[in-house]
Amino acid sequence: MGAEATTSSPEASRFLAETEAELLDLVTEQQRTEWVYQTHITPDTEALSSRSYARYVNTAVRRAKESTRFGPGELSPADRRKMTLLRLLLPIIAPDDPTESVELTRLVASMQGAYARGRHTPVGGAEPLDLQGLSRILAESRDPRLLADVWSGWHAVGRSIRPEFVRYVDLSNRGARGLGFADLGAMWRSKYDMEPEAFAREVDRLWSEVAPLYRSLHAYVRSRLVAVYGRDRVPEAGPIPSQFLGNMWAQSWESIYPLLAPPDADPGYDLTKLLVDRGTSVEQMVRYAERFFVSLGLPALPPSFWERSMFVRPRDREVVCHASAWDIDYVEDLRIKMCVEITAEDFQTIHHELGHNYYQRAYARQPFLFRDSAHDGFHEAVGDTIQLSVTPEYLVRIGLLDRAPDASRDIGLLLYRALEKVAFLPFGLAVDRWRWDVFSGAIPPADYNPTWWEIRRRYQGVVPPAPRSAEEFDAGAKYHVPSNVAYMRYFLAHVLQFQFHRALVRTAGIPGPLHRASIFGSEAAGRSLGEMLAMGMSREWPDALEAIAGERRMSTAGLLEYFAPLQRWLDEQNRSTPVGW
Ligand code: X8Z
Ligand code: ZN
Repeated sequence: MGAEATTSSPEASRFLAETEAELLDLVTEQQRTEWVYQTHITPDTEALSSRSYARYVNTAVRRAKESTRFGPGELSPADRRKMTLLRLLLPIIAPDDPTESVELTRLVASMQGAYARGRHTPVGGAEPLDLQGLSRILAESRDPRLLADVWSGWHAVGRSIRPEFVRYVDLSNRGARGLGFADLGAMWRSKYDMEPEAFAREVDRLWSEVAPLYRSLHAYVRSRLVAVYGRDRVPEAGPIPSQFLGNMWAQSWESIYPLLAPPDADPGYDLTKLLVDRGTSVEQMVRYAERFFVSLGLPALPPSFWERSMFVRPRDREVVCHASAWDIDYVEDLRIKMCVEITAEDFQTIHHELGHNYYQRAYARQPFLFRDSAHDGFHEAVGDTIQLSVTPEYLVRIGLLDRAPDASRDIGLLLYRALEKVAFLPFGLAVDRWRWDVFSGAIPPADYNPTWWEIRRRYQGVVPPAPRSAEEFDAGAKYHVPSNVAYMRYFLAHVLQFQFHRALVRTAGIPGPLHRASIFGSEAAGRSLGEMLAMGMSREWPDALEAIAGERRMSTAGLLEYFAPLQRWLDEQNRSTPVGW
């Protein structure tokens, strides 16, 4: 290898300029057709969006292959990074054969459509319900028979997706190999500015640091569920049946907070009720979130956001309801797509989505290949960092709550937060621990379902309502699997958001414990956050982390500090309770 250049050769510069212009053009078209598909699912919109996705993918692959003709000696450091990122741009790589590439993008669209169309009529119910309706039952019902029925009814959607998923694994792996990756999972693990194996070890390190807190939470929750449902239904020392945790995938447990609330430390308010009682509209829910970002000194959202977003499920057509944030033209055509309900959970999700939009807007001035987050966990962590600032004191400031509970209620607040955030950690890890092995071939199709449950049980300590057969495909009942969205990003985000929160709280100069600190209104915190957002992907992620947190490693210290009082309380509660499963 020759010496590294400080400026790029004219040929390499031209190649990159043309590549970026061509990809920007194609991705804009792909985003438009995808938007139309996801907000109006028909065979036509499926075919059109798959075709434009295939065009975009094929061009990106061709350009990535062409880029190998430039050696490091003819590239500036920034252009070297662009060449690396070009290979990693897409979440999926099509095989060379053009028929197969359209087949692959159609498979993904079709699996996503099948997921969006999933319905189940609960026992004793009159009509088929969609995922939101079924989820509401899981969150609110305490009837064991209904819970198991709703859980199984929704999971049937996975079974219908399974044949397409098997073919998708094969085609997407072949595509990834064409670009020099061992398989699609290895490609996903290569997006973190380190060797894929080192990344897998890094994830294990983070998990090992937070696992004891999770186990304590699991033990406390299990002991309360034993009290509610009895020992026959919830084993005192084994894994928890998934349908009792208030969420279809047992990924966050805040819906069952009322069953677990510490009697002498309940904060005494319910955000869902506050929102409903005030007659909050869907648009006002989004305005609250926008106002938070504006309070940090960031700009208001453009008028087109309000005109073009989808906030409400349309009555007359099938749509993808899973919440997402969009950046159609990679400049300012920002949108969210959600089927908002007036709940605390959706209040939080709106903040999550706007975090994506504010990131997108901040890096819009970067060259096309740098218009992404430092790594994908950063993208997921921004809105969640703001969620952590939704404290009782903040709710008082925006007029939703009359008076904040005093410090004697802290355990209730922390427990609720842990049910949202700590409960999520092993799920965030398990999805791609499973998928990495699926893509590598270590798990053959016949073992998809048994291994899915082995991994869920190992990390989360949960089991299905009844034994599942190998014909089922329960992973397919989670949005990101049929939709080809990598999932480790959410695990990383659940660590990073506490690291960001702690750093921004310090920057803002807010005293007191982390769980009572809100950065609302702090322009100093906004500047620090904005600086990181504006870097986009132009630098390796440790540089971005340093900009906001002054540290170059992902760290669980923020999370552990945040929950330290709860950890002590859980240890007390669990003194005569078995821990582990
Ligand atoms: O999918 C999402 C967001 C869109 S990026 C709503 N989340 C994960 C999930 O719902 O499974 C946010 C938290 C985890
Ligand atoms: Zn997200």
